[in-house]
Amino acid sequence: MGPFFENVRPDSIPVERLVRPGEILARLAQYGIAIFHGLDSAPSLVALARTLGTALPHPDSDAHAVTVITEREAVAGRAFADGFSRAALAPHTDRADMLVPPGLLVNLCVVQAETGGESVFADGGAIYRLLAARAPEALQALSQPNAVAYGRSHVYAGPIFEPSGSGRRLRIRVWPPEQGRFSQAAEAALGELKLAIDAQALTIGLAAGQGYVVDNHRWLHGRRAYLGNRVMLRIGVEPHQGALLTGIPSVLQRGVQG
Ligand SMILES: O=C(O)CCC(=O)C(=O)O
Repeated sequence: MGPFFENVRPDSIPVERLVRPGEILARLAQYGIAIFHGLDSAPSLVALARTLGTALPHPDSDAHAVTVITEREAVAGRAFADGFSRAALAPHTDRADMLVPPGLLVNLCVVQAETGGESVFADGGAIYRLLAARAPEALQALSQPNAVAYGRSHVYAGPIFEPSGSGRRLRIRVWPPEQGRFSQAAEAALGELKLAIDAQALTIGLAAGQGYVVDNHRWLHGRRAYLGNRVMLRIGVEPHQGALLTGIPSVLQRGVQG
């Protein structure tokens, strides 16, 4: 089977039929992303998350680790307040400041935007290969141990493409540039990184009841700006031990599809 999005125009990606947790895991293992529909509430999303792994609390989440992503006036002006606004979010990694960011994100649309609000994705494997082909010096700078430091309470300092596990996989870590402190060479490479991300960006318009599970160590995710009272629910998940390897597989670093 080829890559999930191969030969599919971004605007015509179908939201698949209802997929069961086993199928979601199989899709994650192969593609790093799975689109689903048929869930309608936070409890149903929590149940799905628990079949995939341990739901991880987030500073903005409730007691069940669910974060309600919608416009919230109270947090305007705070770092990352854009998440709780109607603004676009550039493709990024969730919690890139943590030693190990959540392996999976399970996101559900419960209220669709009136206009806009489409989900945007970019495959870290494709970004890596594009950089290797077009801008190898930029890739090298972004892969150095001193490339970036993110965060204040948690601080991750290391490469933007970070070797993980046995070292055969890579974890991508992308936050908005203003949230990072970069080496001079990595800072100079950010323009190429953005070009590569934009070249790989794919969009999916999700309706209420549709959602996605994404490998947060491999795929960047974001959204387009919107109008209306859009509501998304998000849970970060640590996959069950041995259930799934996250990150960019080595075959995708070499441009060979496996
Ligand atoms: O609103 C969305 O669709 C995604 C939100 C998001 O990417 C985030 O909060 O990190």
